[in-house]
Amino acid sequence: MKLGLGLYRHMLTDENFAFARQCGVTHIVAHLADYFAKSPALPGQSASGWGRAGTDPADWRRERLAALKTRLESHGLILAALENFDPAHWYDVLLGGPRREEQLDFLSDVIRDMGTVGIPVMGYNFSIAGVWGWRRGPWARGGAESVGLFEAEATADDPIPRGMVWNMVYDPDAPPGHLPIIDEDQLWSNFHHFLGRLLPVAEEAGVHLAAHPDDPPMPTMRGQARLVWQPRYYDRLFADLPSPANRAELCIGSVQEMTEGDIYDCVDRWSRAGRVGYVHLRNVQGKVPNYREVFIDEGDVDIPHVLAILRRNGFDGVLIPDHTPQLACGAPWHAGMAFALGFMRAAMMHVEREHG
Ligand SMILES: [Mn+2]
Repeated sequence: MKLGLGLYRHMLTDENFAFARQCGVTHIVAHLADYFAKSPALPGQSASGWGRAGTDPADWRRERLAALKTRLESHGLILAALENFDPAHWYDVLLGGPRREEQLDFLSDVIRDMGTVGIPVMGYNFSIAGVWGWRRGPWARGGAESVGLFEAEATADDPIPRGMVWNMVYDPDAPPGHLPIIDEDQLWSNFHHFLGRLLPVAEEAGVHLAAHPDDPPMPTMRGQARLVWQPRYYDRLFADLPSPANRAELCIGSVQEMTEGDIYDCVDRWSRAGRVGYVHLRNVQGKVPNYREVFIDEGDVDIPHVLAILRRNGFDGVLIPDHTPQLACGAPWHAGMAFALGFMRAAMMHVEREHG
């Protein structure tokens, strides 16, 4: 198992690469979409979203991907995955809109280029509403700032303005009004169309496509259906499209927040079946519709037990800390990550010693 760190686009800097190496990280998961341009602080809910989508398509093609990989390698780091498409590059893939085929052509080119450059995993979140409904507050140990979902105050039904998916504006000139509602059948149909086109490309390119579950895992959010909001929907996703390139961006926190199933059974079943692309590791107290994100060592999940199951089943991929509570100091994000990475490194060393 490999220790990784996810870095947002604006954080792909030499200083952060050095920080990662110093924490014992060997693998980087890079975000190229620009949703946290101002700071890596955890987002709360905001009607205006996270800003404007639309990074330069050339950033996603061979030359610049190879340049990023080379920069990481100069710091002794391996580029393990890209995480999340830019909403501007695939909104009609999600919505089943008129530009879908043209957008799928672009995504196919990106996957082919990732294969050529040697980036083995593309993580994605097939979601229209995206992350929504959280509130920031002092929810973790000692009042550390984190996010939570609280049923009594949720804005889960606020409709999505036209021109927005995944909390980002892809068309600032969209007419007033709201996105049409996409129900579960239509969402799965759009999803099948997406993976049906991309999986053969990914297989040929030697790239795995890794699906993140819904965060938060509610059946609908802002009126829009969700894809993977109970463990059985991951089972369906793998059964419907059995290609070995079809994987999970397995978010332990999001699966734990689901109301059905057992996190340890889930990790066992999916890792035994070779379905884990890479792992998001974080801890949580509670389940939807009421939970709080907490430090990696204080939640409902026994993280070392999760690692032991992955190890037993031969998982040899990358684990990254997911969002963490922010520590009270001058570098709240970095301190939160360093704490999670140190815990993970110790737990991984222990599990490897115990299980050989
Ligand atoms: Mn996650």
